[in-house]
Amino acid sequence: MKKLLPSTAAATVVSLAMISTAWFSSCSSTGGSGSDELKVNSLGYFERHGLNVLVFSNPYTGGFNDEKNSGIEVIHHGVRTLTGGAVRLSNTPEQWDLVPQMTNRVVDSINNTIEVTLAYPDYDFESRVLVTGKGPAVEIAVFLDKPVPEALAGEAGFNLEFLPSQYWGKTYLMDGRTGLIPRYAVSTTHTRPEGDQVRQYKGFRTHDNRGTGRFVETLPLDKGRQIVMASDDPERLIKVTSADADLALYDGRILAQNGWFVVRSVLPAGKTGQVVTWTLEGNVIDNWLREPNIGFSQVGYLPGQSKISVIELDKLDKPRAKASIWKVGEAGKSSEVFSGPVTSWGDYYKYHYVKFDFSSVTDPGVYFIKYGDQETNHFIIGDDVYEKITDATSDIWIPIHMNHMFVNEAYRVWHGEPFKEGYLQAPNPSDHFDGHRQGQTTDTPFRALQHIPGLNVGGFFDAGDFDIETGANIGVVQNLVQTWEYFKPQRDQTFVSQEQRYVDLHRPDGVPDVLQFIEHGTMNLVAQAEILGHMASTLSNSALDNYHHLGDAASITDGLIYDPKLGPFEVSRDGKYSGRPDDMWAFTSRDPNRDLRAATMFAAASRALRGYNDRLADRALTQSKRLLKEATELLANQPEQPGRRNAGPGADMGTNLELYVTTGEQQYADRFLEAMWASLDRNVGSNTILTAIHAIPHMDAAYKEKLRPYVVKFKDYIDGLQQDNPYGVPIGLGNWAGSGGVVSFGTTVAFVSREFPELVEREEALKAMSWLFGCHPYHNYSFVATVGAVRPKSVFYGNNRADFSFIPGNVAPGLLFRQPDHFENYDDWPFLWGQNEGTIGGNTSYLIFGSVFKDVMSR
Ligand SMILES: [Ca+2]
Ligand SMILES: [Ca+2]
Ligand SMILES: [Ca+2]
Repeated sequence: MKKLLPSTAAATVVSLAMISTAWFSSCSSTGGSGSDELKVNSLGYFERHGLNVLVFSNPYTGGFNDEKNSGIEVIHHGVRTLTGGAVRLSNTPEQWDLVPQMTNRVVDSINNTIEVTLAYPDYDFESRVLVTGKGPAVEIAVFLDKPVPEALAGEAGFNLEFLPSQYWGKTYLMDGRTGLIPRYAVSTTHTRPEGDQVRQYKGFRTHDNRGTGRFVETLPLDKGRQIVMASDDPERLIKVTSADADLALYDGRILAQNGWFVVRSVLPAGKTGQVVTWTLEGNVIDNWLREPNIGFSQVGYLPGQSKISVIELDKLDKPRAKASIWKVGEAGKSSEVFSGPVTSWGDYYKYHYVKFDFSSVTDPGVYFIKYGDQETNHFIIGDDVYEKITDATSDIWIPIHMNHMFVNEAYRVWHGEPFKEGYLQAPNPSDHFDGHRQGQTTDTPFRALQHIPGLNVGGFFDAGDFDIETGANIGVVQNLVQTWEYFKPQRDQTFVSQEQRYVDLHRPDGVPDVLQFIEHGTMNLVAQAEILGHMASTLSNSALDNYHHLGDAASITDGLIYDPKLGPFEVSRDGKYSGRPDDMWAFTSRDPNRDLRAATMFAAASRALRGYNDRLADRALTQSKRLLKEATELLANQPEQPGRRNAGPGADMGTNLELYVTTGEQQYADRFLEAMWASLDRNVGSNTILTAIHAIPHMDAAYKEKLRPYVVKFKDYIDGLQQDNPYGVPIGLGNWAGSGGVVSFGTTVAFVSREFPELVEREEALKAMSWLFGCHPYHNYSFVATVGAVRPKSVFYGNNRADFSFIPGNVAPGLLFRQPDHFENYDDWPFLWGQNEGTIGGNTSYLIFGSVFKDVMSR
C-alpha cells in the first residue's frame, strides 16, 4: 500500500484528500515493473509505470529560447503533459524570455536524486534544484547560496507548466476549492512600467506597448498551498503541494498563444538555503497499459504491394499471436477476410514492436485492421490510392505561401498582399531573433535603414513565419524545376496574375501551376540579384513584436514606408510614409557560395521558363552568368584558411553538377566527380547518391557502371535500416523532427530504383511512404495535412496555428525525439515547431518525392 496524501493541518486539505483519494490508485503491482515508487532508472529519470519525471534530460539548448521541451518534465500515461519545471523570471514565460543555463547535473540513483544547477548569466543569478524520489511522489527543492538579485526579487520563481490541450475543460482544486481550467485564455492582467520588466532574449521585446511605456503581466487564476490539476481525470491528475510558499496558477496563453498553464511559487527575497519545497504526485491508473498504436498507411495500398503494419506496444503488454483484416461490405457490414501471425521485431527505445504482414490481401476495397478488440479506422486498397498525394500540396499549400500576392480561395481570403512598402536595408552590423545577421558592411549600394525599392515581388513564405529565406527559396526553385523537368506536370488548378498580384485557388488559368511557382520564386530572387548586386541572406522581420505574427500576412506591416522623422503613430500627408518601424529588413551580407548556388538555380529556372516567360528567363540567365563569374572570382581571392582546404566551388557537389550542365565546362564536371566519388567512398548517404543519380543523363555510360557498386552499398544501407528500427527508414533524433530525412530517403530510393531496378526494387520506397502516411511511433496519423483518407493529423504549426488548424498539403516534421527515450507528435497542440511546422523547402521536396514515387509505382 502506498501513502495517499501527505497530511497537513488545514481542514480544507483534509477534505481535499478525501475528494481526490479516489483517483489515486490504491495499491501495488502493475505487472512487470511492479513498483509504485518513483525511482531513478538507468536512463537518468524517475520512473514508475505510467509516470516518468524527467529532470533536465533535455536542457534549454534548442534553436530558440523556450521551446517547451526542457526543465523538469512529466510523461504521464505516455503523454508529455508537464514541462518547464525550472527557476524562471516571470509568471508566464514566453518563447523569447530568458531561460536558465544548466551548468551542472548530477544523477544519484543510490540516494534517488537528480540535482541541477541553473544560471542566468544576464543577472549573475544561480540556483540549485534538487529532485528527490519519495515513494510515489517527488520532492522538488530550490536552494540559493546567495539571495535572489535585487532586480529579480519578486520576479524569480519556481515554475511548472501544464499542457493546455490536455488540461482545459477539466477541474482543479486549490486548497479544496473547485475551479474550472479555462478552454480559452480569459484571465485578468495588469500593466507595469517597462523599466520593471525582466530582460527578454538579447534585449528584444515580444510586445508593442503602443506608446504606453508599460508591459502586460498575467494575474493568477487562483492561489493557495496545494493544487490538484485535472482532479476529475485520473489519467491527468497531478497534485502539487508547497510547504513554505504560496502556489499560484496562471494561464500562459494570455501573453502568447503558445503559452502553457503555469503553477508557480515566487522565491522569497533576501533568503538563502532551501527556499521553496514542493511535493509533486501524479495519479497512476491501476494496471495501466498504453493502448497499442497500430501503424499503417492511411492513404491505403496498391493491390499488389507489400502491406506491413507495425504495432507499437507497451513493454508490459503481452503481444498477441494474431491480427486480422476486415473488409467493409457494400451494405456496411464487415467481415474478416484474413488472419495472420504477429511477429516480434524487438524493443526500440521505450516500446516493443511487432509486425503484421497482410500483403496477401489484394482485392480492392475498404478495410480495417483488428488487433485484439481494437479496430483501426478504414483504409482503401485500390489501384489509384496514390494518385492524389501531391495535389493538396501543389493546389493549396504552395500557392498560399506565395508572398507579395493576395491569395483567395472561394469565399475565404488566406491573406492580402503583404509588405507593400517594400524592404529596408538591414543596419550594419545587426543581430536578430531568428538567427540572421548583417555584417560590418551592407555590401550593397544602400545605407543602413535606407528604403530598397523593388524587392517586394515574388518569393515564398519560409514556413509558419513570413520571411523569405533566400537559401530556402533557391532550393525551392530548384525543386520545382526538377519536378518540371522530370515529370512535366500539367496540373492547372490555380489562377496566378502577377499584374493583379492576385492568386485564386481552384481557378484554372491555362498555365501549369508548377511553371507559375517557378516564375514566382525566380521573380524575387532575380530582383535580389539585380537590385542588391548579389543574393540577400534573408528578407525578414525587423521587430520581434511582429515576427510572431498570427493572422493575415498583409497586416504584419502597415504597408507604408518607415520614416523616422514621423512620430510613432503618425502618417505622412501623402499617405505613403509612417513613423512605425515595422518594415521588413533585407539582410544583405554577401556570400559567394550562396551566389554560386543562385547562379545554378537561375540557369535551371531560365531553362524551365523559356517559352513561357522569355523576359524573366533572359533576366535569370543574365544574373546566372554574372554571379557565376563574380562568385568564382571572390572565392578564388578568399584567403586560404589554415587547416581547411579552400572550400571554393568544390564544396557543393550539386552546384558543380548544375554548373557543368549549364556551362558544359569540364572543370565543373571534374570538381563534381572528385567530390562525389570521395563522398561516396566515405559514406553512401542518401543525399550524395541522389546527386550522383541526377548526374547520369549528363555523363557517359561508364559513369553509370562505376556507380553500380555504390548502389549495391546503398541497398545494404537500406537493408541495415531493417535492423536499426522497426520501420526501416532513417529516423532522425534531432531537435527538429525527421520527416524531411524520410522524404529525402524515399526520394533517393525511388530515383535509384528508376535507374537500377535490378538492384533496388521500387517496393523499398514504400517504407518512406508508409511512415509519412501513418506507420510510425506515437500515433498512426498521416503527417501530411489532409492527405490520408481518414486520419491525417489535425493540427499543424502553420500561420493559422492559433486556430488549431492546418494548411492542406503541409508535411509535419513529425516524430520529435526527446532524450532519453521518448518520441512525440502532438496532435492536439500545434505549437511545437519541431513537430508540426512545415517549410516551403520541405514541402516542395515532398512534391518531388510524391511525383517520383507515383512515377516509379506506375511503371
Ligand atoms: Ca523563417
Ligand atoms: Ca495555373
Ligand atoms: Ca511600414
